[in-house]
Amino acid sequence: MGEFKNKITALRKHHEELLNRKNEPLAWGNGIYEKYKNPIITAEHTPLEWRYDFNEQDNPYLMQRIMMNATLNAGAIKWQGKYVVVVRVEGADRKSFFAVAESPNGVDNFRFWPEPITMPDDVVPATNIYDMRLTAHEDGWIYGVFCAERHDDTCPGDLSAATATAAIARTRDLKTWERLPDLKSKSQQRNVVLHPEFVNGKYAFYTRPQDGFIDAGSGGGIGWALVDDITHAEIVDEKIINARHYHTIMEVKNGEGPHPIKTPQGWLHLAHGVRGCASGLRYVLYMYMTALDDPTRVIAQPGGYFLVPEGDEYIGDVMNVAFSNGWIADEDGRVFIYYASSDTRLHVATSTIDRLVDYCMNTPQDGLTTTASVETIKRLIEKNRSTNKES
Ligand code: M1P
Repeated sequence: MGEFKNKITALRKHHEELLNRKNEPLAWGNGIYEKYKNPIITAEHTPLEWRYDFNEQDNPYLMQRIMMNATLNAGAIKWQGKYVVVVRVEGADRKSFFAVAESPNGVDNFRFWPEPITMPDDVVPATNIYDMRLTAHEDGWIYGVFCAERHDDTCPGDLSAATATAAIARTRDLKTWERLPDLKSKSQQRNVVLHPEFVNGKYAFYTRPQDGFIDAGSGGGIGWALVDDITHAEIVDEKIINARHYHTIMEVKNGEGPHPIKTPQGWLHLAHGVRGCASGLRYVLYMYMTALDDPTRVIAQPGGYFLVPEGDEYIGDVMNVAFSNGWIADEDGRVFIYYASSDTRLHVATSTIDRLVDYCMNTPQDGLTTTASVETIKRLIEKNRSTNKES
């Protein structure tokens, strides 16, 4: 009996040390944002009560009865003074679910709320749900838009055939969720995001039409659609506002990250781009800006990537992936970018609105050829020669 209790005490101590671990920014970044030494949430951060049976008779070896595999792609919101993330937690059984974790400062000391979210099902229950984008909409609700995955029953013999649909739920307290009907769309949809304001009196969605569960196919990029009634949301017209291009970081597919941040200069967007290479798909983050009077009109598009997996971040369940669907713009202008590495763990990078707008407005665009890239570099060298002469 004593030995079992001692084991629990040691386990709880170890867990508390992990939860209380202080994080610190890494030196010598790119000047655009700071990455941090430790991931902010890993599978080890999940509450012990979710994993262990603490009854000695039933679990004499103090084994994990339910193992957690990963904590990734989290929606984010500042909520009652706390930095709150709705994390995609994936169990050892490959099922993802949503769970809320909060931190007093946005960079460390994240703690899960005691229970995962109980998300009501739509009429046709999903097999798996993941990647929630949170939007505090001007209608007063907090919406969660996420991917609902179901087996594609048109391919009965193929156990990997699946469909992706945008699911919609809303809440006022992040605890009780009202599920609305899934977004109706001609194509499959993933990475769908609700814009925070009405546009022409309608709800506005960033979409990502795709031909199949994995392949974007003819779905040309990040789309935009207006919807009259969010309680029966249906895409009637959809237009591509941020297209893919050959030989760029988003050649294969792209997708909106969290909803854009409103700034005096325009809407700041964070997105992911995907390209193929010999080792598989490479997922990186990029940014763009759209006009305040027309959120579909791109006004700045820095070339290349904004953030990529580095060091240990390369390694995980799905290698070479940086993915973000949550960020928080604080009242003082700081921005907390929550990104996952390799579909395994959650990190934070911090910046400011001013730096991100500067990055978007003043980073050269992708000229789409080697010749154009070299010309861009030479223009900078020439500029620096003149600056050096002047000083
Ligand atoms: O495995 C990388 C990512 O793949 C998907 O993103 P996309 O739809 O753009 O291909 C998502 O399943 C995402 O969760 C995952 O991180």
